[in-house]
Amino acid sequence: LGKQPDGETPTTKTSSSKSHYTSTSKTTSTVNQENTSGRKLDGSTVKDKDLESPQDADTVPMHVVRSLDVTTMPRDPVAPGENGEGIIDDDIEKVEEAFKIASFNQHVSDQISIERSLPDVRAEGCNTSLVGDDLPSTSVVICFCEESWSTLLRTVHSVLNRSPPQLIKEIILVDDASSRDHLKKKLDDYMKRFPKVKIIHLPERAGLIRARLRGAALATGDVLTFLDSHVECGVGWLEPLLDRIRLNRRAVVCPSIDVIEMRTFRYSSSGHMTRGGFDWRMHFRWNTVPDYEVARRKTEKAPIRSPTMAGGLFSIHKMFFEELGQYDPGLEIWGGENLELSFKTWMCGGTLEILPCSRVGHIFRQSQPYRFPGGGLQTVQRNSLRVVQVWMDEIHRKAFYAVNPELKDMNISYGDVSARRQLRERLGCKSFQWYLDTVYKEMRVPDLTFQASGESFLYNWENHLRHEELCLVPYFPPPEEKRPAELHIDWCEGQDEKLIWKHTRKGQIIHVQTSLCLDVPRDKRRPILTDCTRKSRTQKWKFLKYFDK
Ligand code: LR7
Ligand code: MN
Repeated sequence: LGKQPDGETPTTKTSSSKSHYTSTSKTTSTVNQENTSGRKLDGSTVKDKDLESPQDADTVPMHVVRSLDVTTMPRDPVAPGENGEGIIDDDIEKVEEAFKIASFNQHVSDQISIERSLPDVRAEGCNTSLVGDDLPSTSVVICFCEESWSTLLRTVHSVLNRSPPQLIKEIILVDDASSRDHLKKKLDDYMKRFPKVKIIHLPERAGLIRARLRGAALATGDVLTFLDSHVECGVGWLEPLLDRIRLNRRAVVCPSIDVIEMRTFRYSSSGHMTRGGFDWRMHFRWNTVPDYEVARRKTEKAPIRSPTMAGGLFSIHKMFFEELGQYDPGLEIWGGENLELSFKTWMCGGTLEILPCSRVGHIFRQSQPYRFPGGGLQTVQRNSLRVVQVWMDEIHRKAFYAVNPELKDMNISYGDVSARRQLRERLGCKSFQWYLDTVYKEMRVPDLTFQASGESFLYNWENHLRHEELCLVPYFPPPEEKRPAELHIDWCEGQDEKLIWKHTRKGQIIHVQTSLCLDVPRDKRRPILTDCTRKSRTQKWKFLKYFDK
């Protein structure tokens, strides 16, 4: 389930932030490129006029995001981990133990100040950008299950230390029935000193989706800001998020998610060139920002329109969240909710953006410290199915099943989705195809018609042997190695003739361009390509399933 953003060279500028705001008078140069507010909606729970934005950028006073950051001058500048630096820990036993408990190096985390300083990795020009003087307030909702003490505290302190206090209505911690001791009375006692921090302990495991809904229900701020429980907010992280929503209450905005390396806790920038997508297995993907979006944006700091969000870190106007029907409460534990919210945001009148001026680091890990009561894979597949069934058009649903053929046989029950379909109807949302054509132009709907499927490859009517975006192609080792032709996998796109295989009635699979046959001779363990005239039994193949056109 782990996700990693495309690696990009981190930049480490030293912050020149001061711990106060500078108010400037009205000006026309703003961080915001457009104002897309004021679209009409029918039949929703929220009144149209409520979601229309009160002013445009030019009519309100603006101030510079020279944010409050009480940690740019660390109390002890040579303390471990300051300025986002990593720590190499040689105590292998302790580190292993830490990974077992936390799925990241908790041992290193415990050595780092819960108020450590971070490098300012914002895009060029962000620290002189302007935001409105009348930003909406926000409730920060952080749900957690079995989170480590130091990472949870660092999350909360980074919010308190690097957000203008008047913008934080409250911080709502939702404990999703954790069993670890420090998350009970010890946490309640610790947080008593911060009147803005509220804690709810759920008696039963709700999963992150319903836990967030519980937190959102208590929120009194204008905007909801969701965070994972192992993040560090950077200088000036909040103002750009709230400013976008001030201009357009149907804007859903994400900070740029930087990387806190799970072994060393080194903070590094993920750059300013990635956005969210997905593949047809319904897995979230980081993509490089495509040329058409680069061209539209003009500057490095401009918001990046993103087809999807990673899910954990974003701000949304409370009314827009309600209008969109919040999250599907039928989603369990983990997964799918990020795509659900992304699809409906775009399809039902909103926009989704990543802001290079707002930075929050997240600990990316490869496993989870909590259990999946219904099984990890099953839970995620079921969640994906619900989202697919509600938000995709028929043709895309087919595409989803085509790349997940095992799902057809598994007969997973995804429950009742009729209320969610009604919601889509009632909001008058656009089609999934509109969404792909408009915001995810580079996404291709795969060829849906297969003549046969095997254990790992699908044989389509274009005569490709295909596994998602990958295709089987022959590979010829250098002649001096005197080895027969082998098989390789390569991107399907742009290969043409090389991809074509003919499956004959007699069972041979012939590579048409070279007239060689797929074979696993007795003395070989891997398939190779041999002369078809051998007509040997080891050249006979059968797919698990054959389909009619
Ligand atoms: O049952 C649970 N109850 C919880 O309260 C399971 C999890 N949680 C909490 C957990 O403690 C954490 O704070 O929910 C939060 C997210 O869980 P993680 O950190 O184990 O998940 P993740 O970071 O691997 O997952 C990403 O995808 C999820 C899909 O459901 C959520 O949307 C997460 O919020 C999301 N995280 C991010 O987007 C951060 C950036 C990572 C990326 C890409
Ligand atoms: Mn996380």
